[in-house]
Amino acid sequence: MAADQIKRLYESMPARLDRARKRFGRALTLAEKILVSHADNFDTQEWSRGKAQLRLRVDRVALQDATGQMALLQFMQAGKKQVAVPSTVHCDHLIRAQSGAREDMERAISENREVYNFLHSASKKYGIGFWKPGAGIIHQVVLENYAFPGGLMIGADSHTPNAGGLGMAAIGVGGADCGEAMAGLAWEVLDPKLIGIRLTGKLSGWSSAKDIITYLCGLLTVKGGTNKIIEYFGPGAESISATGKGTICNMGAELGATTSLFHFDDRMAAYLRATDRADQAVLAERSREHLVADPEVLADPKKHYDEVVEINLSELEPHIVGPHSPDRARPVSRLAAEVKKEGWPPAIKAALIGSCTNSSYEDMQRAAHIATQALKAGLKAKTPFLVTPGSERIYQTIKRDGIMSTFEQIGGTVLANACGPCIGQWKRSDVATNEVNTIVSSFNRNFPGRNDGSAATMSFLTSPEIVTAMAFAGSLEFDPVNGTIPGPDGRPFRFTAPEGEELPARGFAKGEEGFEAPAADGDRVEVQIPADSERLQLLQPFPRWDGRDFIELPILVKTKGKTTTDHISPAGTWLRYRGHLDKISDNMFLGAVNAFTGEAGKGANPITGETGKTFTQVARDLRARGTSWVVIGDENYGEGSSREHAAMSPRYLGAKVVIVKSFARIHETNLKKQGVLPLTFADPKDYDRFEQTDRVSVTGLALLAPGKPVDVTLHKADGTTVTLKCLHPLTEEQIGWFKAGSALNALK
Ligand code: MIC
Ligand code: SF4
Repeated sequence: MAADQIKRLYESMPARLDRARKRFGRALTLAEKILVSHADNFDTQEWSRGKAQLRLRVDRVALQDATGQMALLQFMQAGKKQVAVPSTVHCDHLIRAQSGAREDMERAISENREVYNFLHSASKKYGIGFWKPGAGIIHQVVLENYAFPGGLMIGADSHTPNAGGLGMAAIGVGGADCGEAMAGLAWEVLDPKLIGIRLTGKLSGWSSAKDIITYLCGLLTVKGGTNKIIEYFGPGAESISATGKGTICNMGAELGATTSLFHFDDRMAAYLRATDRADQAVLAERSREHLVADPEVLADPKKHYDEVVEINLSELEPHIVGPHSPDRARPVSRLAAEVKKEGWPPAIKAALIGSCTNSSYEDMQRAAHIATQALKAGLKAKTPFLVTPGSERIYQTIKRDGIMSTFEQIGGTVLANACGPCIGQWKRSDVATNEVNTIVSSFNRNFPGRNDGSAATMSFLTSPEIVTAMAFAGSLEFDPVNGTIPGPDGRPFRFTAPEGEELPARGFAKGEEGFEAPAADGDRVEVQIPADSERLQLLQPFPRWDGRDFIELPILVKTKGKTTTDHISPAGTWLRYRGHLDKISDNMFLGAVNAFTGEAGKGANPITGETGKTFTQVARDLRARGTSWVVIGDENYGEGSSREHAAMSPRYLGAKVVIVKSFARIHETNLKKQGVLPLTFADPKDYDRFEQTDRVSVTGLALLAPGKPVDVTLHKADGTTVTLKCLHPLTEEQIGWFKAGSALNALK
């Protein structure tokens, strides 16, 4: 985003903020300042945390190659000539990690040619900046080029909040939201509640930014941030680099937070300067007072935030989370005892650093500092060590500064600047599928099956420096801070705390950055979708609601426990079909645990009684019979990724209603947008009443109104019925989406 656009925003802020202070009758937090200054219409807008639906104007939209395909296909249905807001596409998710950067890149370019051609041609045509495969991971590239203090952006990826490291409110959403914002519509979100995190003390020694967020994951849990913005401030914030702040905000997605952000400070200004944006640093410095919370807020946080958490960084120990959920947290020092107690395999089979969460120059230097100590002592890494640089800029800089050669000397493999093993794009040959094994990484997610497609892999997440030290012990039971490992001479070797510079002393090295600007005349460009493609399929509008209640629908699946979008629509090899709704729907619910049988991915056909079929097979059979169905789910249903395939596939194969204990924010919106009715039990215990042979009716739909409960009746096999109250989160406008069959239909 050009500096003049930022300048205009900053110039508009003082007057808008004053109006807001008057109207709210109090001082403003930073999150509020950003929301208020991006309101579509401040005066007509209702403001009420946790209640009002905000209509906002975003500064920017970012897409990646996996979710971006659907986003663009939906944008194309709007019939616009150009995007209405600055937008970019980043090719990062589809590159499979197998044998190292160069070969992996070549393979990806040939394997994904038709998808890249589609994204490239659509970007060229519609005025979207295109970042080629190899240029880097979306969030790192956005941080380096586009994020700025006080801005508001949305991205079709749940870790978009990474940009909060530069004080931007950056929010992960589904592709439909992005398509609409690109088409010029205001973007809507529930007015979030605010969590204030007050940081005191100072990070030092082994403790790093990652530990703040892994600690918070344990404290707040994976749903603790739902529909909330997490705002960090306090004297301790100054001890964290801008990229470290980015790590914290990035992984706020694991708390389900709408977004996370830090107040503007000198570390952010330094990062803007180091990434060739001195002009933006100056603008932000001049507007500093608008890019932090008001002094009254800092003086009395409890009055201004809905919740406040204090963390003394001087006392924070390094943390590690896992397996299988990012909120299973403990200090590294307590892991060994738990490993023994739980009987987890202590041997680490792979150690991975990098990803969009933790691949800053500082991260790489601190990891290399650990590796260098070990090399000097004559130690060798005991496990394969894989490094994913976040961007070409990072890659070139660590190459120039000898960091990469350190990693290579310990036997590490440097992978492409892409998501790779973080998203299941990892061709592993060292363990058999379904072999229980342990891995450690500096990534942000560790759901079962996430990294290598095997639910038996136990994935632990921690800082890059801890991962690196553990690679030399090869064991989860090693505590790098307090423990020792045998040196080559048999004498105990102890690491000293990692050190690293926040920014490269010689500046960032420049490589082939891989950016391509859109065509001057987009009209002449044709979007490339081969007619016979098995990877891309133009979308057909979903049918409108027929005006009738849902009567006696079978239950396709009742899920038990964690049902993330990785359970509903797994990634890994399925990423291949992200642009082809019919094909990708074959993965529907493959990871979901069937509450009736305990088995994952399979269930009984409610009509024929046939068992052992995948949910897709059953759903396709029901659809062929003209029968729609419902989904019953547990807590925080749809947690994780922003991928709207987890809503589109069910919609496409016949889901009418999803009834759960609670939803994760992005997925709930995705269901609404695609015309599926999202309901929650008024009494969560009602979840237990649903049996495999029940039929479910949802009635009174013609009178659906905001805030009005809905009647759900269970027809039991013995002929009895039970009627329950369920709640829906739809606004008047969203009821319109439901009736139209989708938000997109409602638009047309
Ligand atoms: C993720 O980290 O889960 C992903 C893969 O980046 C997703 C997007 C996707 O599924 O393509 C996300 O976070 O939204
Ligand atoms: Fe890519 Fe992983 Fe980051 Fe998602 S979390 S954007 S898959 S690196």
